[in-house]
Amino acid sequence: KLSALNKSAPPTDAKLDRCPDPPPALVGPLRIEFSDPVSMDTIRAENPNLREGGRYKPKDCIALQKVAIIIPFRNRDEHLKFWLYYLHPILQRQQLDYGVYVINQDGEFRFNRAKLLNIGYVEALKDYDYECFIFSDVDLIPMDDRNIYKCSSQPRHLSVAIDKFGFRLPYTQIFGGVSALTKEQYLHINGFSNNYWGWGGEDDDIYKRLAFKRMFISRPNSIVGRYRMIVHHRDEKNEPNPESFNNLMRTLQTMNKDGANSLVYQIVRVEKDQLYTKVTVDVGKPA
Ligand code: UDH
Repeated sequence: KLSALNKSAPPTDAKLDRCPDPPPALVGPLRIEFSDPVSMDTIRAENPNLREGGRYKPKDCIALQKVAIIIPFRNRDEHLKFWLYYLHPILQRQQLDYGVYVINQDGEFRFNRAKLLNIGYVEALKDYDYECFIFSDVDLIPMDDRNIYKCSSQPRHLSVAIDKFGFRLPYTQIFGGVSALTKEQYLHINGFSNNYWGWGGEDDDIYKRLAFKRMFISRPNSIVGRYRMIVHHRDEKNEPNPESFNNLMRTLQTMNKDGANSLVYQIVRVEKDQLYTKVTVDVGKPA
């Protein structure tokens, strides 16, 4: 009886091989469009292999990396649906062991993208031993599944050729949009600044942190790195931040005390959906 039970048990990881590199099921260029709305129920039905919290791992091989995808968020439900609709199938074809974390800023105060990313890092690690962190805006969809959502030996910028910018890199230091850091790379720069309130500058601050630590940016080429951005207007409470210029002048002096080691926030609620883990947080206000 016991041996019969054992036979029906799912194979343990120990018996599996590492997943092949590159993943065999990739298709290359993808058709991405935003004209027809999608429903959450459709997305759930199309992704039956997800586990609660937007988690997945391949069942026939051991994923090359454990990846947490962190999305800074407030009031962008329509964008999130498209993101989930397109990304979940891509990430599964990429054979990643991944989880999706939507970090939702509570309240009406000015948006703080970088602080939300720091919070995502901490909250994801409460769930699982993630080794790679992808930080993705909610409105950016890759147009090619060979753009693998995993980390490299150097910090990686994935959203290199966005339609909105004519499919070209706007400037070489750019690190916003979609980017990937290993746990070690993230900790080496003390995470991100918590002090950028409103739009702009926080991504250039991250770049400066990396450069000061003598890291460089790796990127896919501009064919594999193509993206569509969902067209939108500027959000309320995310006006351009007049302080970013001054903050950016001081990154070197402040980065060792402003970042992962100074992060303070309150969790308001945690919701686990089949498609994502949504953590709603009170990020506070400028000191
Ligand atoms: N975000 C939210 N809610 C907000 C603000 C920002 O979810 O209220 C998140 C979201 O993931 C977004 C990211 O933060 O993708 C970056 O913010 P953004 O989309 O405002 O930044 P972007 O540079 O656009 O993409 C700036 C305003 C564009 C105005 C265009 C007018 N033609």
